[in-house]
Amino acid sequence: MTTIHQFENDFQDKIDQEAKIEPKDWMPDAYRKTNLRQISQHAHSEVVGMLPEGNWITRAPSLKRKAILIAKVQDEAGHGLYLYCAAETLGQSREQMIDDLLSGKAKYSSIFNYPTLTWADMGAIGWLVDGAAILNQVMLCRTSYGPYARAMVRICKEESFHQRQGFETLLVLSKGTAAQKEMCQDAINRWWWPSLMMFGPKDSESTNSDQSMKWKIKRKSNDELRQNFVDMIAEQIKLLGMTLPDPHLKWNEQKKSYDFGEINWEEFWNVVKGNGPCNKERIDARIKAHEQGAWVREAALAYAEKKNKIKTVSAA
Ligand code: FAQ
Repeated sequence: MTTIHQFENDFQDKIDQEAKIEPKDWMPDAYRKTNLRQISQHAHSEVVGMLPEGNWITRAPSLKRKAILIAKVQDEAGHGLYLYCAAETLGQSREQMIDDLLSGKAKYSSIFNYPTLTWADMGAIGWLVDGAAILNQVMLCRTSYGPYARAMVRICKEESFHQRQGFETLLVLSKGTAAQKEMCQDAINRWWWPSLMMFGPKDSESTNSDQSMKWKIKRKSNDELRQNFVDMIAEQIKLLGMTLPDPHLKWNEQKKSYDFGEINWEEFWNVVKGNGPCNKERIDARIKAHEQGAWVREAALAYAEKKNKIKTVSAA
């Protein structure tokens, strides 16, 4: 008789051999739970992440910028849908996941709890927030759970367009009037530290990392990805002629990467616990959208039931 221990060993062997785990494969309960947690939180982040940018669609400075922003926000809705589908393959319904978001039980990325005060914030989000998201998501294209890895491939292609449009938006502002330059620098100042927080707590404080690395759900640690991000942005900002708001940012020739200052972890945990500048506003907006969309869900269900009845009658 195969024991649970043997199942677990075979499972780990499979992971070590770089095979993908598929929905119907045997998996430890904790592997299922961790993936469900991470994928659904990721889906929630995409959907809540539409709100700060959606706020600027009516105020985009030209038709071209408005069309680009609408396309980007729509892409994020699509990312949320692929990810909810991937999470559903682990056995939880989308309704349950959404209930958990709306009740405050499920987390979503801390970054979307900051306000978007000026048009330059659209550039800073594209460049910094999507830039941080891509670094994390390129790694996730090789994650061990098949449906998550496959969803990530397409998402990454779209995210790299998002990052470029963000950089280009800031590039235009950085070459503009004194007021535009100031707006560009101000947005970078406000989004820099929250972007660094997107990678999660320090490795030493990260409760899930050890096991997630062993199961190859995560392939790089929070600190490793954060360092990659700092190294990338510290070079790209030179092209904008702007600065990052960190007096400790300095190239370290010995480690061939940038040193940088300490993140305000108190602020990070406050935002994660629901006390950031916009947490309440974001969840209220999602609850309102969910309530106002009830009739669409009811109509879709009624239509599906009607179609099923017709199928059953014609099969009889
Ligand atoms: N915010 O043990 P770890 C995007 C929580 S998508 C809130 O290190 P883990 C696209 C964490 O859940 C952005 N909570 O956790 C876009 C855990 O709590 P739990 C989202 C955070 O999972 C762009 C606890 O802290 N991307 O931006 C955060 O191993 C523009 C301990 O942490 C993803 O979700 C945080 N920043 O590593 C959309 C990528 N960090 O659940 C619109 C997938 C940590 O045990 C516009 N996720 N926590 O109660 C991941 O790669 C991982 O989940 C990490 C965290 C790296 C985020």
